[in-house]
Amino acid sequence: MINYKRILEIIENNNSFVITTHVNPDGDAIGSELALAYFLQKLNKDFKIINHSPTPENYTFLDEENLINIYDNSFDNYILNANVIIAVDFNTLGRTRSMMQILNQTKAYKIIIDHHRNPQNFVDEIFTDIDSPATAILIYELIKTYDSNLIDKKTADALYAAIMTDTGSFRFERITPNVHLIVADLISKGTNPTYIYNKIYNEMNLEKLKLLGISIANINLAMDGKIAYMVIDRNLLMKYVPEEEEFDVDGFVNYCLSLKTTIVGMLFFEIKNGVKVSLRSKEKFPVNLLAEKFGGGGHLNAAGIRLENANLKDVIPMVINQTIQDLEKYEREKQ
Ligand SMILES: [Mn+2]
Repeated sequence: MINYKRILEIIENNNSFVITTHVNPDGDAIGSELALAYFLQKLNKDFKIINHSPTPENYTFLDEENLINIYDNSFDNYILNANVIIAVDFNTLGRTRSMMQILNQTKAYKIIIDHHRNPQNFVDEIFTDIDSPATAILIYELIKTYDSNLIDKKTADALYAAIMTDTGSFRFERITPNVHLIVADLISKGTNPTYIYNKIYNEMNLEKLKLLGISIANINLAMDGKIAYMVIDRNLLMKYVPEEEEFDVDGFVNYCLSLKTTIVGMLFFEIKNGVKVSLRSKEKFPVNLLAEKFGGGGHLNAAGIRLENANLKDVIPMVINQTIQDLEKYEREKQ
């Protein structure tokens, strides 16, 4: 159980805040940051949201006031002089990439608000709930603990977008009646679920949709279809989206789970100097533990690995072999 009163105490007793999140932010990261920022705004606090990565195009509509900044050295002074750093939706310093050094240097009080497993101890206080399906749920509870009237429409939109995306539109594990009650409350504050869904998922460009189609057409199976995986190498990516350095294909991996036989779905994505692997699972197969074996992490049913200076040729068999071992063990223990 998170001590929301304690977080409120930290907020009320301080004046300047930096809100930040992980590299390649998802909907939960962006929505949680914005909802928290709108809350600080109402308390007349001084704050800046500063991220390593730009906001993915489909989430920019949530940031109407352009509150999200992309880190460069000009923010160093603000970060060094801020009272509090609030890290949302991540729990290891490395995930802040270019901001790592300055976050290490600042004497600001640092807290984590998050729902991932195994937090790294780079902060003063950690507020985490691994049973929560989204960090945004914690932000919602935090604001509600203070005054539920402060959840206005733009805050509700940000929270709704975050919860919707982190729960696979309310279908992943960890969905409880309470999550739906929260979502009901957000809708009653004016959030339009159809609008939010369409803004986030139905504004794909043709190139991305075609890349998804090719990825599905080329899906591979292992272990009698219990493992399904997609591979996107640089050549394939460049053919469809040549202008993107690190294209957002995270949602693609979910299609691997559409197969009846699949327990583990994977996407191997070649990045500029390495390989990113997205992992998804059904049942109670812990892809976070699988990811940890390669320095990654995440949740029971959704996790990721990022291997620098690696290539697809080595990474694919290495990860598949480990998955087969883990799955065999999982199935033995299940019986
Ligand atoms: Mn999250």
